[in-house]
Amino acid sequence: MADMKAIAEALKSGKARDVKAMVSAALEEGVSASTILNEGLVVGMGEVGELFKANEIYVPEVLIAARAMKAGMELIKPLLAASDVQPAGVAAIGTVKGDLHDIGKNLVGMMLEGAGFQVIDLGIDVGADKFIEAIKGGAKLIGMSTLLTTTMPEMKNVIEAIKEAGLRDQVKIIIGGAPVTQSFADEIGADGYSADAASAVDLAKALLQ
Ligand code: B1M
Repeated sequence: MADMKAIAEALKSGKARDVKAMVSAALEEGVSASTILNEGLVVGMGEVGELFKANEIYVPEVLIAARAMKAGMELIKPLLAASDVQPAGVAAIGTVKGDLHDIGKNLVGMMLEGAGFQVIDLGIDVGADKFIEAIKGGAKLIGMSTLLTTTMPEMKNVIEAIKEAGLRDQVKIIIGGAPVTQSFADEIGADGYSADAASAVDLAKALLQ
């Protein structure tokens, strides 16, 4: 019988092939895509997030686990779309204009996906216009990342542009990246800051509740 715990465990260990095989077998047994997502993949990725936060595992292990998550997601994504399962929320994430670093941003995206969010990855060097377009397209959460002190002011510019477009009350905005702090988030009017990808998920969930 399909074992959701085993899927979570294989994901935690980054065994993409095993995850794929187990998800496939579970689907054949008639387990629903949402059960596999919520009781298998999301549980596994949640545990990965906790271990990462506690410094018990590091970036490479998270990336390998995320790859395993993706292998499972590929099989169930079309079924989720067909069954109209509501995502935890729609999040648009990007590294701000002038900044090309994307490893942290990608981790945040993977973790959000792992928690059941629909993630629109706007990429790197993202200006205010693209974030605004994403809000108009239905994003309820904007996540901005930057690694450079020189591009931190761009986060403020994006928030100001969102305000000017009259969209500020339709969206929650979170920021992160090595030079960013909670006091900077407060100063520029973001809804929150998190120091790592796993906490970004907790924050996103809390803000969209
Ligand atoms: Co660059 N770089 N880099 N770099 N680079 C740094 C950031 C730097 C600190 C290195 C240094 O000098 N010690 C320095 C910035 C100094 C400063 O501004 N104070 C720097 C510099 C100067 C530069 C260039 C200007 C170098 C040059 O060309 N002269 C140039 C800039 C190019 C540009 O962006 N316009 C540059 C280029 C590059 C590479 C292309 C070579 C490469 C990037 C590859 C890539 O991203 N695809 C690179 C790298 C790899 C680094 C370091 C070594 C590592 C960054 C990283 O990926 N960390 C970095 C030094 C360092 O940090 N030790 C450095 C791992 C990643 C998982 O962590 O991104 O912090 P991080 O993400 C964390 C958290 O911050 C948080 O969660 C993640 C994990 O839990 N988080 C969020 C991140 N985003 C979040 C968003 C959230 C919430 C949490 O909500 C939305």
